[in-house]
Amino acid sequence: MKKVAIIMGSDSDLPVVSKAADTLRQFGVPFELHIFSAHRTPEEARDFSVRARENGFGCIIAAAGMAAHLAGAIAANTTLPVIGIPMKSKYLDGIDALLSTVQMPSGIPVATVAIDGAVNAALLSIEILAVSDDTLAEKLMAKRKADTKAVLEKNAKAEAEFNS
Ligand code: RP5
Repeated sequence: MKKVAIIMGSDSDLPVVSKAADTLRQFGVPFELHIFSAHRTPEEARDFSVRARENGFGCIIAAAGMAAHLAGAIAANTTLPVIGIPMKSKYLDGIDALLSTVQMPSGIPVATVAIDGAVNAALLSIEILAVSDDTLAEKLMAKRKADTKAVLEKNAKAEAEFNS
């Protein structure tokens, strides 16, 4: 199976981005996690991106906050699918990172998830790998069914409490 790369701009992103790692672990998807910054360590970010395909990756998740150029900078150096996570920060609540990540120029796509959307980033990366992996697709469907069951159980509890 191809690996997923989880790249983030700072260790301060880790408490949120580690949820992506947790999700990949739950699905048994191999991954690597690195702290590379488009601004502070641009050479490392570039080198990783240029070699990611030959190093066995199938998808890259890139999380960054503030003037968040990491996902775009990585996408500029690979044709692997790149998923951007805009990180919430203390001044502009992540709107800065959201706009920086999502507003890519035509030709260099970044699939941007919600602010701090680490779990969805991981799920989207798994869906990308599952295009050519039926076992992974079955695991995704099983999770959807389990999630649906959990919500219906909560609904039944709320209905019993408020509608009787
Ligand atoms: C971005 O700047 C990082 O991704 C992080 O979200 C933000 C702040 O980084 P620190 O100053 O906390 O290292 O590059």
